[in-house]
Amino acid sequence: MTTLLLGITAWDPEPWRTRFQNALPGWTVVLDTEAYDPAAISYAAAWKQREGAFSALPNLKAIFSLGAGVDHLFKDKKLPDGVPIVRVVDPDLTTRMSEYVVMHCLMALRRVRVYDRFQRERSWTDLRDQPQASDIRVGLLGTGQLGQDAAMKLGVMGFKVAGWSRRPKEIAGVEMFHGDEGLAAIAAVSDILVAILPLTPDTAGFLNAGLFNHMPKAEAIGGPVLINVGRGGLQVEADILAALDSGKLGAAVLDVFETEPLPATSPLWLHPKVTVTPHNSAISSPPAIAAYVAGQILAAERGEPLTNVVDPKHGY
Ligand code: NDP
Ligand code: OXD
Repeated sequence: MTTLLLGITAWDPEPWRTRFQNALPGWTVVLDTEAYDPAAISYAAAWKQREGAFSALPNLKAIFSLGAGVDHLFKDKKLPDGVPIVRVVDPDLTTRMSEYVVMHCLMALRRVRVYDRFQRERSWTDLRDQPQASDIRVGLLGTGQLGQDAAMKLGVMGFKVAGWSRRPKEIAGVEMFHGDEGLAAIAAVSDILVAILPLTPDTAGFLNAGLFNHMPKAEAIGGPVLINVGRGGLQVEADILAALDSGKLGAAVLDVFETEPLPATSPLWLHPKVTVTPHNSAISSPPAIAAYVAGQILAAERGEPLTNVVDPKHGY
């Protein structure tokens, strides 16, 4: 039984099939849209699989998310019980995410959006006010694999970094907050607030007006900045738009959305204070991530334990 089943929508599955085929010589790799023997499937790998794609596989040993997040798996009401779910933890993905977060924090610090506008207006305007990174506080909502790497790299650039987690934890050089009671407290010390955490029943919709009201004025960067690279379900887009229009938020950088792809009718697209990217702050690159998943499969076949198994109770 050496068949890997791929349940992939939203991405082209063929590069994944090719990479898995190369990384698992002698194995059969099938797409869930093709004919296969359910009893032959020992592992499945998924990105937004079709509902029920893995529901009738009697010999399934593990399901791999092809991303760091697993909310797409848990959305499937027919996901089999008791099969371990493994997520991506890989330096390739982590590095991409930190590049995005550090870049957008630096862009906010150096007022790139404002200077872009000056350029288009042919205006030789120098704001003169140029805070240093050490004047700016970045709050990371989520200090897991991705948040910790971003924290370290933001620290190297000189930013003052704070972090928030579900459980109490300590990270050198980072002012830590945790739990529901820590959320308003970290918002209050964040000129730039970065959401880099999973979508779970506890985190849904928590980027809302109530939270933005706790943020400081952040005048040095033209108002507080929200960056969401976690999941669109974390944010209330109507509240973000209202906060941008009232000046409560100075800018928003959004990589993820309540509905993806972002509908053409969304006011976020053309809002002058919003940066939209198409859920690609940290892509899952087939060469790196197929190698990671195949490595885990081969290790499991040798009798070694799976790593980065998620806790279904907490949803991440
Ligand atoms: P981890 O599981 O390593 O870290 C999750 C972090 O979120 C932890 O610090 C955890 O706290 C915290 N957290 C979870 N629930 C809560 C809560 N209720 N209250 C406070 N903190 C909470 O995940 P990763 O860092 O690897 O990835 C984070 C998320 O980033 C992914 O789940 C995914 O949604 C998103 N992502 C987005 C990508 C994109 O391209 N836009 C690419 C990759 C990932 P604790 O430390 O206590 O467990
Ligand atoms: C992920 C993502 O979870 O790309 O890895 O969103």
